[in-house]
Amino acid sequence: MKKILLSAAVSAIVLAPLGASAVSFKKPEDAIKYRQSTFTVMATHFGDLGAMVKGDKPFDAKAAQANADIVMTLSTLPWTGFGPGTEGGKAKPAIWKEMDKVKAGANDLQKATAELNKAAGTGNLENIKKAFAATQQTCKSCHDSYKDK
Ligand code: ASC
Repeated sequence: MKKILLSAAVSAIVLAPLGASAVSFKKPEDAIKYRQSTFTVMATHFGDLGAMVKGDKPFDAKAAQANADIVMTLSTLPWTGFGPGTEGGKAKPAIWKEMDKVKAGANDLQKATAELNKAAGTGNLENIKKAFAATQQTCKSCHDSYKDK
């Protein structure tokens, strides 16, 4: 058990890009719950922004900014929940064999959400639309490789 916790802590440090804090989990299920929860909250706010982008909801620059802030912050979080021995949920086993690619994907997402946040700061829906599409592409590219349907 000690060994598992230690390696989880080490990989959490390796996997925590852009300053997100490394967290230790008592059980693999806790890590799975953590990553799923952070993805869920991120998708909720990304989806709310997406409704404005698609015209399903009136554009509100302040609400768009609030969503973009949350998405940017949340994009730093799930990765610490993919430590060794936490296979399961909707994650394909390939994740644990291709951690360098996963980490690169996490960094791409974080760059994209930082750009999205900047775009939200302009208060211009056209800017937000472009940055939203670029961000969505980074979500999709990892999901295509690593998420079970
Ligand atoms: C979303 C969302 C995702 C991504 C993905 C992109 O709005 O919740 O997980 O976009 O569907 O293909």
